[in-house]
Amino acid sequence: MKEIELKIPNLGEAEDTEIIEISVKKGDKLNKNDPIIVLESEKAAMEVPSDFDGKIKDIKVKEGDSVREGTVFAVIEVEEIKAPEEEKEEIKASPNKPSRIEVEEQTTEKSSFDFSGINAGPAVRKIARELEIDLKKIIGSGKNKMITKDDLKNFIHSNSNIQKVEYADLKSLEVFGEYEIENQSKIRRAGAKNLTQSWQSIPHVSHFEEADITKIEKQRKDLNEISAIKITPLAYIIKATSLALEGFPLMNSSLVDEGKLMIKKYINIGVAVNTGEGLVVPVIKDVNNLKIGQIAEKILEISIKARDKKLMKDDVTGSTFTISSLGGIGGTGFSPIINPPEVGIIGVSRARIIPKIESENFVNATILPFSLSYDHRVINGVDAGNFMAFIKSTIEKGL
Ligand code: CAO
Repeated sequence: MKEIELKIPNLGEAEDTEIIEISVKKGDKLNKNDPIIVLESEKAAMEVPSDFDGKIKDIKVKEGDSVREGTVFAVIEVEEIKAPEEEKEEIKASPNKPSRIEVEEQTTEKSSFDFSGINAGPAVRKIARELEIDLKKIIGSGKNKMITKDDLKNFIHSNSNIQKVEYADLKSLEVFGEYEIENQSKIRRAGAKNLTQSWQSIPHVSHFEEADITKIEKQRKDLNEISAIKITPLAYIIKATSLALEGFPLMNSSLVDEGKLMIKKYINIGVAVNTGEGLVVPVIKDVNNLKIGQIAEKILEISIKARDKKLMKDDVTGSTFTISSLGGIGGTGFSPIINPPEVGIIGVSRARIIPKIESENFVNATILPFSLSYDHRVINGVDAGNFMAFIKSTIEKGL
């Protein structure tokens, strides 16, 4: 074992520099090139790595100390000195050699972010580069607003999308009785993953509305007398929604980055279809150019394809908004989960006939409950209310 004093190397133009970070403590085991301290001059921050494998015996400086070339900053205990003679020669000949002092501003390592002008040590920059974190988004708590490792850790924790997925504890449940384990289909598993991600990452709000569909129900029944295919209330809701999307482009958008909204100029509506294997969402393209009968045809076509597992990639991609209808089943309202990267989804429940007062008389009215779940980062309550009121009045006027 041999003890070696570690000295501040040649710092190039900088004479006095400040120690802004001590990356090790007494007793730490180090490998060659592990960072020991971080210095900061007026021009750059630089990391001083270890030239040896060994153990830190003593640290002679503290954060904030001003040091210059030759200052002993630590003592390391080594078994064997590995620095080859020729490397030492090279260092002497070229005192600014970056392998010895890593000058961050000169690094050529690829990064998707520009860290120039950022006050952060090399260790923080290195981690940020590796994890593709934009340091400009972090407010440093250190001296001169320097971003410390703790600032970076806090940022990573508060921005992490990786959240724990909850599963029941099999062991604690199996004591209560007999059971069997069933494997979920691929479609259900994919759906579960997407729904969890959407629910965990998008702030959902649901808005509930009702429309009097008495008028369109009469029209629908008349149409069904002559139509080769069955027209359901869903075709009308899809049509009314496409008109609303034309008038409320915010609803036909995707949040593509912080503060950046992609407003789509086309209207493709995804329709949730229940298959024996789970839920799929085929897409009806350019809905706003289709008539009610054509939309009904499309609903039939995609439902058959979905149930026969014949959907191709093009059939299930490119939707700008989604509608999920449980109207054929029942229910008075539900809050569907947004289908990312969209910002809204409509849930349709079952219409029912109820007495309604019209000109001081009771009349029978067919009332359709429907709801909207929206991404509150993009849509506010007023937008949602207006959007839903538009759909309601469009349906009530008749299409
Ligand atoms: N109110 C009253 N009746 C309705 C209705 C409504 N909102 N919507 C449909 N109906 C009626 C239809 O007119 C039809 O009546 P008849 O049998 O008398 O002709 C019946 O209910 C069945 O309709 P349908 O469900 O076959 O047709 P659709 O166009 O309404 O829906 C489809 C098509 C593919 C969307 C539907 O079959 C389906 O798969 N729905 C499930 C969607 C789903 O699972 N969503 C998930 C919710 S959250 O996970």
